[in-house]
Amino acid sequence: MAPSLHPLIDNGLTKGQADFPGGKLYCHCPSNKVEVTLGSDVLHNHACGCSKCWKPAGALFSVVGVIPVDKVKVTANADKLHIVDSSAAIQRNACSQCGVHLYGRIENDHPFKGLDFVHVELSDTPKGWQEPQFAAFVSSIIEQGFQPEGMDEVRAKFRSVGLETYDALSPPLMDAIATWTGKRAGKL
Ligand code: GSH
Repeated sequence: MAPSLHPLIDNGLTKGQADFPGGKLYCHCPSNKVEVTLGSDVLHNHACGCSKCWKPAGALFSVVGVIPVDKVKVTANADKLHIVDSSAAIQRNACSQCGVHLYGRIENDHPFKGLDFVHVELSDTPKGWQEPQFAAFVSSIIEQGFQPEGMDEVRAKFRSVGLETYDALSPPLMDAIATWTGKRAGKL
């Protein structure tokens, strides 16, 4: 059986809705759920194979998008949140009971500071959000135990739903990072 990339990808993508207004995200606890209210759609939604982004059970990839920090509010049970790894660039705020990551925030000097990282599948309105645009950090799944011989199949599966695969971020995002770095170094 083909490996599950992610439930939002395995059976084809559901296209998002233009001008989608956002919605609420919830952790997986049966009660006293952490609730995060997003005041807009996400940007650059994508699959991520890195070892740190939260993945649903059985999925090889995370689906994660970014959204301006001022559009993200924790609206219930904030006391259950903790930072998974405070040394990481992205401070992933997770529910300490169910482990779901509600939002990731960048506090240090970084090209993506001002954007939070969120998983739209946690929404109670699953349709309407921007669909994944590409697959990032694909080779990283090998570091987590995926057999390298299966990578052709993984990349082919992404392409079959129309997603390009990269082993870092997409070229426009890598260019944005390099532009920020070049400006900071006085080269641009
Ligand atoms: N191969 C590495 C892994 O799987 O851990 C890739 C790590 C990486 O560079 N991840 C990117 C990043 O920006 C995408 S999430 N990491 C910063 C962070 O995780 O805080």
